Amino acid sequence: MALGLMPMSEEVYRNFIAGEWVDSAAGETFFNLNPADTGDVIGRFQDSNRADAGHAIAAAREAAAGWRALSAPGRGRLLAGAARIIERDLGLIAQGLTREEGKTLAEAKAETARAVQIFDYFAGEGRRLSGETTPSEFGRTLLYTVREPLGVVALITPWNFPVAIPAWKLAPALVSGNTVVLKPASAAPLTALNIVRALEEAGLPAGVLNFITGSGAVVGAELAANAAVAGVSFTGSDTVGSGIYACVSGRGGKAQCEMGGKNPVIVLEDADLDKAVDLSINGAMWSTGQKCTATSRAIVQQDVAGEFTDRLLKRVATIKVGNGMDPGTQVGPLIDKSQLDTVIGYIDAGRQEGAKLAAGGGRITAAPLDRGFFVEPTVFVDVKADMSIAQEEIFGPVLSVIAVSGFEEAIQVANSVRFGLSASICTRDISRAMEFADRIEAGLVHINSPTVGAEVQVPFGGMKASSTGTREQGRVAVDFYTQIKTVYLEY
Ligand code: UN1
Repeated sequence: MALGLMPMSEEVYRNFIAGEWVDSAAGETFFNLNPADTGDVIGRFQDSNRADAGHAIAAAREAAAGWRALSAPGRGRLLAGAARIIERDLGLIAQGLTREEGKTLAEAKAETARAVQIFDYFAGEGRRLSGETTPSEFGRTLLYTVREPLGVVALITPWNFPVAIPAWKLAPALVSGNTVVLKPASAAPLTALNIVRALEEAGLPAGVLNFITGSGAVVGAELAANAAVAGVSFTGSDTVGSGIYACVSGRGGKAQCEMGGKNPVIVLEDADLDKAVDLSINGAMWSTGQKCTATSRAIVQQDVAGEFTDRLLKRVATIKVGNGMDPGTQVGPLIDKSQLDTVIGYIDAGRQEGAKLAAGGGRITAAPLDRGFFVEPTVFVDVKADMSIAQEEIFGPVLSVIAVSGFEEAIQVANSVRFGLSASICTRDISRAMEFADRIEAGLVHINSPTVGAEVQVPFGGMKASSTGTREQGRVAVDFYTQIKTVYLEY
């Protein structure tokens, strides 16, 4: 966008390094725009370079010994303090989130509430960061393990969950005693900055958490390559994640990457069809389909495919697309022009490959939505399992209905993709449901519940190309952020 169109007084947000809010070394900035109305400028953020990343890493190194020396319950208390601040500011944080990311205010509030839960949960982990004691082969020997932090970790977070994902990486990283460099996605950095402010206000010592904004290709690359960074946790695209994994593990660092999904809902003939429609809409359309857990394939048993599709299309026709700040809105915009082009590109590919467009299919150009990146909720029917719309992650409100002969074919189609994040089945048959849980290649399995959603107290992550490294969330989250030391004590 031309600079001339920008209001002159927009807010400038800074990096947070060694406890100070600072400009980037080169003084460059980039704009953060509202995807529902690109005339609404949220502000300018630092377009940091590799030197800025180096400063942030150095600050984190400097703070490492002091932070590690604080007791784990003490670190937990700080997280609990941050949770109270986020709770207090929930309304403002959520408004900023909707303004920069586009999801509805109700979704933004729920996501911010989730961040509160995450900080509270991991605050408690400060009192549970346990190792084990085991019997020794030898007499008069105490044999036990302790968890130690990795040192400096880098967290690279996506725009689609701008508060929950920074929270679910920050909280276990910090309670485990690591110091952190956080780099949020450039499309939605304000929300992450608000979380950093909450942790600052809660009294986190200088240098324990450093925040820098800028391009993934520059700042992200330095965080992945720098030998002082012991671990990198990344959530985002498949392509970027694979590159980060290769770079970090290639130099002996630890990498955890959460990437794409192509998540199915299987609908068997005995399913409660209204429920099946409900959870398909929830999974495919809410948050504009921009979740790695989004439902993008409805794999439906032939006998009920017609009835399921009729009910689905009736519901899709009622979906209200608009600015997420408007109370009636159910689906907001896509994040930016490039995402809009990608989604429209897949819709065109689906048409060309012979799938039948049953709803939506285009950008919404009626004013005032022409000021943002709005696309119609889209449904394809007569989709074949090998079409690109049934194989590749679209990251938009596009659902493909694939008819299958029965349970066996449903499982085979469900597993016929590279990804394995989340999968759901709708059935009343407990044996089928349990067989699905056994045979589906997915890290998250849902029975009569949508593919989306993640409770903090259980592990989150996928199989196949969806994830590398150990799981996030739940007690196992600290496995990534700690290393185990085994101690033999002879007395
Ligand atoms: C959810 O489904 O609520 O980036 C969580 C993502 C996932 C988080 C999904 N890592 O979409």
